Amino acid sequence: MNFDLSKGLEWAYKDMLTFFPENVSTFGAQLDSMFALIYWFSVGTFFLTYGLLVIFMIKYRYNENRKAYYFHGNNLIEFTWTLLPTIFFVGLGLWSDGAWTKTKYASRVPKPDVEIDVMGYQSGFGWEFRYAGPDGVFGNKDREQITISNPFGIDSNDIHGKDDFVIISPGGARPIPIHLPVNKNILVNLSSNDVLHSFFLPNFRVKQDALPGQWIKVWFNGSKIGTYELACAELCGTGHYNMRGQVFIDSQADYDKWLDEQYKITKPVLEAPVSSDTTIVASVDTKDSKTTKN
Ligand SMILES: [Cu+2]
Repeated sequence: MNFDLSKGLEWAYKDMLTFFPENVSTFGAQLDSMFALIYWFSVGTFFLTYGLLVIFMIKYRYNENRKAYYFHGNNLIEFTWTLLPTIFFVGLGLWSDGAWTKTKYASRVPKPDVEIDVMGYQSGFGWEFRYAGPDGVFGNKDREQITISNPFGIDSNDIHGKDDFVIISPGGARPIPIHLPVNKNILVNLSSNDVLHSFFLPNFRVKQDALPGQWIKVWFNGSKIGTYELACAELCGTGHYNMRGQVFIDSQADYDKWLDEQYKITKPVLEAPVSSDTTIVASVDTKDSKTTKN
């Protein structure tokens, strides 16, 4: 579609939908204007239909002297109230298609400047973030190598995985913040350790369910330096509320500095001693072999 409705609707969400969290995402305005259109259309329809309902209730209330009027419908009116919503919803579908493909299609994800793996977990309720380390390249994943200290199953046989490190943020009142650079395409490979979670960054207009056993691509581009909220948007258990996290959007220089520090503090996953994890490996194996039998 050629006309740019989003420009015309900017006022509708900027000035009238003030409850929205600040938009700092490159595609946020497009989604917000879609929300505004649907929102105001719904508000209008609500007052129109309920207004008419109340008017008719009063106007045609019981009256002894009034006789009932019998008729067999009106084709023109029925045709109209079928056609108008059809046009509206098909139009809405076509109009929103661009935003949907841009934000949700895995094949349309722009070339990432930074890529991280994110996994929600229920045992303590929080998020695990995997960064690629100084080489900037992720090592392969091998599910046979998943342990508590290697939750992503970074493959010890892949040279690129040697410097990958993981930040575990258990949420709560003081979550461990993660950092990302400003004005860069961020690609998040999203999954879950256990049950359904949902990776929700309100300011970036990003919300995506995290499914155990599946990696889903999510992308965004943050346009403003600052501190933003991360939340879980899928009721995942008693500690769901605790899955609040923090995302810092930094300048490239600050981000590089932070990444360097984290790498030194956190230590690559594969450098951690593995002996204490043996039991976990065993239980994962049992689970896997059970699944295979089924
Ligand atoms: Cu959750």
